[in-house]
Amino acid sequence: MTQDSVILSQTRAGVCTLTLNRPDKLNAANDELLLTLTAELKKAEADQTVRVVVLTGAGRGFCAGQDLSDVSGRDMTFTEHLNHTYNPLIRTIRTLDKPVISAVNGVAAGAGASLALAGDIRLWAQSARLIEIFSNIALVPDSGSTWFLPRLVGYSRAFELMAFAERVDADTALKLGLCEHVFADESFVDDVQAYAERLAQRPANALKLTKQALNAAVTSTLDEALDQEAVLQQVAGDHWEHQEGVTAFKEKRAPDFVRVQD
Ligand code: LHQ
Repeated sequence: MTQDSVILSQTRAGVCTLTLNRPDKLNAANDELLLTLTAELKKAEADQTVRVVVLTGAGRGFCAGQDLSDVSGRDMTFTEHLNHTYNPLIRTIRTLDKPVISAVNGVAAGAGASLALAGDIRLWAQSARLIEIFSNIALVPDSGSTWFLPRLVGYSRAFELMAFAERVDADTALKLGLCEHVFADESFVDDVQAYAERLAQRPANALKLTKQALNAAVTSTLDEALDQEAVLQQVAGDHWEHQEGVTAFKEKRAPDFVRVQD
């Protein structure tokens, strides 16, 4: 991987940062970027040294959605294009067995907005913006936006944001629940790394199962969620992390979920 790669990957202290790297186009996505990002996520999943993945953008943008200079003359239908590139990416994020943080450093528009929403945790820089911009070019929100947004802000607010392609700034995003934290632009990279390192200290197996349970629960009944919790709790309870947590509690010390191994 070189500095010219469309995705840059760097792992430090258990945190793998994947950076969309087409800054001249605000990291607008072409097929190469989308397929490489999906492959890098899978690599990070397989890498035992990685405990948390961060997605962010190079330069002043996070992701401006589909590269509009790359769509004319394409031999795929819209449906084929989504099924080939965007949809596998969003599915990979949501099923990855490690937490994924969307670190939204700048504008996130169209499918880039979907990518910003897809993370398990969303951290924004103060100057970040989210625009469900699809209707400006008379398209339907895709890459998961129709699923993520109404669950966060309700049906009608989602519809309004989509219909008018409203710009949502960071303070509004925080109020609406589109992000968990907003950090100053100047310290954003360091603040995201510090947050991700803190998350990397948490019990990896328990977080993997928590992610699985939450993803199932958002589309299940209470009965199904209770059954799922009972199954996954057994898996968590049989893991060494649980032993370490209980032992640490009894010994009145902080648990070590990283150093202790099976
Ligand atoms: C871009 C882009 C871009 C190329 C900025 N493409 N160059 C669609 C189709 C097919 C299947 C799959 O799904 C989709 C889903 C989608 O994502 S549809 C939505 C596509 N995205 C857009 O419509 C966003 C277009 N961009 C914008 O409206 C603006 O650039 C935003 C509001 C994002 C940012 O505005 P500014 O901060 O004023 O930046 P800018 O417009 O000056 O952009 C900077 C450069 O980036 C500029 O190039 P230039 O050579 O003039 O400096 C833009 O042309 C380029 N760029 N977005 N999507």
